[in-house]
Amino acid sequence: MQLTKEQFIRDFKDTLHEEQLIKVPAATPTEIFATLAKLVRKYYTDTWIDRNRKLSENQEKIAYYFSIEFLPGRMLETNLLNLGILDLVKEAFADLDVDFNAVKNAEHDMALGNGGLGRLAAAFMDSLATTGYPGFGNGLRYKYGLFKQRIVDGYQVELPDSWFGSTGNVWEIRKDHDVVDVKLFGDVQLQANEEGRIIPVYKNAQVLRAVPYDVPQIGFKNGVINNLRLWDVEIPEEYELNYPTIADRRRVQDITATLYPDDSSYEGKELRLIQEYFMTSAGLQTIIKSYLKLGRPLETIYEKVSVHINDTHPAVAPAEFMRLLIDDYGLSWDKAWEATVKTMSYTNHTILSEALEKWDANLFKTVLPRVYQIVLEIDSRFVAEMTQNNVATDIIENTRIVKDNQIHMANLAIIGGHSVNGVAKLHTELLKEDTLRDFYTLYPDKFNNKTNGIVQRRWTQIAAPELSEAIDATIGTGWRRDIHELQKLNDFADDKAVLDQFYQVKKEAKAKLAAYILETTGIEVSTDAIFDVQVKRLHAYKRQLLNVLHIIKLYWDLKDNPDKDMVPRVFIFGAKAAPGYHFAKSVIKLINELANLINNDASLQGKLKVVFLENYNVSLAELIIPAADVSEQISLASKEASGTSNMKFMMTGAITLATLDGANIEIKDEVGDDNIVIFGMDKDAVYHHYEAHDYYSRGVYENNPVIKRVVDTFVNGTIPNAQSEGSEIYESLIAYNDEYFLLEDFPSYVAAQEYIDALYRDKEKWARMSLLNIANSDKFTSDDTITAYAEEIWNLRK
Ligand code: 26W
Repeated sequence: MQLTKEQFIRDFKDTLHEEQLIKVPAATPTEIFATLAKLVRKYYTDTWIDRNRKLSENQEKIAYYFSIEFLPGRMLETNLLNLGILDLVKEAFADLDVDFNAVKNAEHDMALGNGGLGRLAAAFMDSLATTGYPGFGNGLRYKYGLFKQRIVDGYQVELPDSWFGSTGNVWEIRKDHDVVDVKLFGDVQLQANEEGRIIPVYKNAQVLRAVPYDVPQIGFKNGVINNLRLWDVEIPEEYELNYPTIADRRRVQDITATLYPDDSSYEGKELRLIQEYFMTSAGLQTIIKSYLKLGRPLETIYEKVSVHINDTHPAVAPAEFMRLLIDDYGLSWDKAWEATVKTMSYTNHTILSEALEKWDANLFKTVLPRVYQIVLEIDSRFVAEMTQNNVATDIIENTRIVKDNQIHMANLAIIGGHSVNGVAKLHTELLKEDTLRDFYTLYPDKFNNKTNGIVQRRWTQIAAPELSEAIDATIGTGWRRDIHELQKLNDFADDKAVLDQFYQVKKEAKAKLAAYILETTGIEVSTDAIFDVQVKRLHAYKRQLLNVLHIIKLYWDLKDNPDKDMVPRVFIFGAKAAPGYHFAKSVIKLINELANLINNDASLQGKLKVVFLENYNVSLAELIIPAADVSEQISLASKEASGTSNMKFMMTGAITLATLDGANIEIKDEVGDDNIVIFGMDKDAVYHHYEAHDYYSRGVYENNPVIKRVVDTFVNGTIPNAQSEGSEIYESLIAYNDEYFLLEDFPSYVAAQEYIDALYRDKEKWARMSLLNIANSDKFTSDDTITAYAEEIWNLRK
């Protein structure tokens, strides 16, 4: 956009004056943030309105990305960057003597997601706008997003995250003219109306009002603004008599109060089903309404609309769409079904069966009586069709939607849509040959892969400004618009001056993180040490515990031999555990107590440090990731669908230490075997153990004295204040046969870590590897991932 610094300063002072009745020197960072946001909104409003007008004038096809999670983090800096005024604002603030960083930090993270799934959804919103495709988000406006994590006495404590703060969500706009009603509970009877058409009659249904709040998604310097629509719930005035007490009202508000904090196992809770249905129904209702404004027939809605089901949480969509088309708009079953299948598509994000949603049929029927009838009908027609096609009965049983008194949501999403995709090559292969094998035999053409990606702008230009400048100095600034230009860095792999510059940049990022660590934890760490980082949700399959086993080994090595020749290491963790996930919380407690032991043991001479940073979120990731030397991606092969932080680490020059899992495999393909450190069993070796049932962790433990010593450390009193956690962990490894094969992979992990130690001593070699990682990270831009979705699944035009 066209704006001079002088004009901006005038606008800013005026707005501050009007809004806060104060002048710049007196304003707090929060006041300045709110004012700046207000002004930025004014700058882009016309573009936003224009975009919506043009889309409907040109009857453009729109894809709607339905997701129960969106995890954008902070929006100010990315909005400024994408509008093309970030540098200008920074300069203006410098002139005004305003600390831009303080202002930026005044914004609360928009943390409406658990982890990878939600962050990916937010990345896709950014990339849709940046590539220019009409793609809109549809989700929930949680008053408190994911919980805020505090560590007290080493334990995780969960607090509500009041992210609205004193400013509210400065980016959103309430859209009263788009409210719709959503019906729950009650009884439904089918009756013929005057025209003889069968229609449902609802009795005693609860009617709730869905109110949309739109959050703009600004494309990178292209004048495109898409929309992320988040729904809130309200009690319609005409029904207020039904909610006489505060408690009644609170029960309604609960629907959009919090995000379920479990991203590892599914719980069949009524409130969660209501959340899922509420956002799905509200979204689909407004989509149909705005489509009909184009004056086109409903049966071909798929020509102008795609609905994407992000994991199973919005998987009620095919049934709800059928309900709307048939009950509300009078389409025949067959026409409605054709439209539904052509409109819907689905992404699977995990092969862990405990995370696949299945609803108890009675609960489903109680909450959604009419949708339940439709699900039964879809199911019985599916079974009839398959039987007619002579599909084997066991395949039909494995793929049908309703069985064992449960509604299988993934099955509904697959049958009710035209596309199923996994999120990395290996993951998609596993879906085809294992998790969704029977579906693959029925519908081979529905299956496709879309390897995840990341918004490179946030992880380089915003999170790593010094690195970005070093890249500019080496290959020019073209990469800021076209990330594939990063490949030019390959030509500088042997340029000592360039390598040295990048090495220094990493050091600076480490110094920033070291300062944060000191300030928040009191732990002093040296930037000469290897910063070895594992940040992600805490889950057994991600194997933070394998990392811990290695730390304990180093601890004993140093206790035995204080002069052990090793490059000093700082192990950095960040992880939230689901509040009900006992084992994960025990691992957090253990890491913290181990950190206390190690960090306070002077005999280790500072060669080993362990840091657990509380409340890992997108903003903290922006500080941590560019400062990492080593990126720990050590999940048991086959378990991590893709991973996306692995891509962010690569792009900012960390060396990946990984198993052949998820997108790690594709990272290795890009960067080459010499520039990544791989260890452990591959997926075939893991599956071989599953088939042969031949893994016996106690045997491994008893026969390997190093492993025995490390594992015994959990129960022999070495680590104070963690007795019960220590024995729980010990039992998981020995009595419960080490479900994720930590002990089996331990020796190769240790060897890989020793290799890292050796590599790091050769500063030039390390810097070269780091540079080559950055140079070849362009493959993982979510701009390309979303282009593949747009072209191959949704069939959109730019
Ligand atoms: C029902 C509870 C629940 C909630 C969320 C179960 C499962 C989930 C998600 C599927 C968990 C998730 O975030 N999966 C991650 O998705 C990322 C984006 O595709 C991948 O990169 C990660 O590997 C995958 O774990």
